[in-house]
Amino acid sequence: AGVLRLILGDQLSMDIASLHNCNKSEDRVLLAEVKEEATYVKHHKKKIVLLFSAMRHFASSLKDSGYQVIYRHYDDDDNQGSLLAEVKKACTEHQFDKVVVTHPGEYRLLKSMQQWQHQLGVPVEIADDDRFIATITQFKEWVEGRKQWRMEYFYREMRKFTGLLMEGDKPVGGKWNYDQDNRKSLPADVSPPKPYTVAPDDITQAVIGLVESNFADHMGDAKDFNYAVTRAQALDVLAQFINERLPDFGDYQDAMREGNVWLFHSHLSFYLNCGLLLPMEVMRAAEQAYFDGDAPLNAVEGFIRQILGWREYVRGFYWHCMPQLQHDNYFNHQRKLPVFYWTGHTNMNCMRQCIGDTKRHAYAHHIQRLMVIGNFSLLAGLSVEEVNAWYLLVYADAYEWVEMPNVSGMILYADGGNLASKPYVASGQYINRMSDYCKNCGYAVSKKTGPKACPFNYLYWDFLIKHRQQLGNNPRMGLIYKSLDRMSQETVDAMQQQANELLLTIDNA
Ligand code: FAD
Ligand code: DLZ
Ligand code: SF4
Repeated sequence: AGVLRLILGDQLSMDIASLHNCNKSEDRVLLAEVKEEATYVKHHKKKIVLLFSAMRHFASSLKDSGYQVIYRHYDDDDNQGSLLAEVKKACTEHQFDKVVVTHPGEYRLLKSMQQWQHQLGVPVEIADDDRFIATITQFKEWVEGRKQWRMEYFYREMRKFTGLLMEGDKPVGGKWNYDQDNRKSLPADVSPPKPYTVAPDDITQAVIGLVESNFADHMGDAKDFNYAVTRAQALDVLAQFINERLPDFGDYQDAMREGNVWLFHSHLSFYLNCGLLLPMEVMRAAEQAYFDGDAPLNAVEGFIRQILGWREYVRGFYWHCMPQLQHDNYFNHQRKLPVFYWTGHTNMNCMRQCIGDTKRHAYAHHIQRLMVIGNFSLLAGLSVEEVNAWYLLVYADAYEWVEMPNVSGMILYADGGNLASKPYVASGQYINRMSDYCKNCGYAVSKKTGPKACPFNYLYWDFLIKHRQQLGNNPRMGLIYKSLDRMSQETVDAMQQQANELLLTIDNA
């Protein structure tokens, strides 16, 4: 009798759906560290430390609250290696009436769970994940009958639905979006505050050792891990963000600086995505800072838009577009990932810095992911499948529901423009405007062709030329194609030739 309640590594919330109506004396809660989840892509070492340590801490809070927990450690002698096998084992050890799990964040796991009932001979209930603000059905209903699925309009619906930053049915301040104020570069004399860190406790230290010995060939280093792993610590990260960074979040949202990956971003995605923080509490805290006069509207609206708009939108988009999304490849791009995506060794300083930050921290901020690494991935025609696998394993906040729409939709335009109204491509000029990377680069950002020319420049034009048929009719690309048409044939030929040469020996770029 009783219910087996499975909690996944990214479901570490006390009021997760699978715990609703739990009978603490009869039911069991299962958490399992398993090889299948830890290696279906070779996750960054810090990502595995984060999840295993957070899972262990969460299990102990559950016990403190009176739940009966079955916890499977990765190095238990009889660890079964997969979630299904662990559930099966638990079901042979106890007689459960049913198994309850919350809707997982990845399609592969959902499809697998939908078969579990047959494999286990016990009913399996998959509860909606109500940590999200919009349900999957709500997004589908919004999409239906719409030609274009622009995030901005979905976001406005979500503002009305939640009442966040609303005065009756009007947006606070009179405008829905203050993005124009949020594109400043970072002046040299502005120093962002130090990021939150916490010394690893005994549990985290044990996990670091485990990860070092079992996942030695995964990216990164586990030893200097110092992220939050409990809800109390994650709440400290939130408080520190609201007090120290939120006021400047808007202004410098798109800026990049060599040697500082953290800037004025919140660094909350790690905790939002594994369940230690809930999106609504995070947004309410930001909204309160505006009402208290502690942060300006452009910062608070911009921050709330990332969560209420983008985060909710990509989640709905993922479930609406799967499984097709994982096969989409609009430009039929197939090039293998260059070696420097793993080593960080490249002459392009912007890529060196952004990949280096990623390797060190299992983190890079949005514009690094989008306008440097993402931009290069599209301009160089890299394989959609390989780029997706890379983004899913390198970032500690990556799960397919959020990674794939950002990669296939936002950076690679592989869905042919359902998510983005035009490809997010830019030449080196953009990177130079928003960062200090070009100062320390062997390439010259001012040059379009010639031995020192910045690869982003000629790859950009080469990309536009190659894909004119697919992009030329896009009204948002009109001006760019007009400037292409004003270039001399000689320049165009030289850029194309140089692009071909670089792409042939891309590992040396
Ligand atoms: P902040 O800049 O402080 O933003 C606040 C919050 O808004 C984030 O914590 C996040 O929850 C949300 N958010 C912002 N932008 C997005 C977005 N585009 N999609 C969804 N949520 C968003 N985010 C992930 O959480 N996981 C991923 O695997 C992931 N992969 C990405 C891949 C690419 C190619 C790109 C361009 C973006 C990706 N993002 C991903 C979105 C964004 O880059 C990260 O959410 C953000 O950098 C996390 O850092 P932060 O918490 O400091 O964010
Ligand atoms: C990412 C991850 C890792 C590395 N390890 C585990 C694990 O051992 N056990 C577990 O329950 N979950 C893990 N996860 C998170 C899952 O992969 C995640 O729940 C699915 O990808 C769905 O989002
Ligand atoms: Fe990147 Fe080009 Fe600037 Fe070098 S010059 S840092 S390659 S944008």
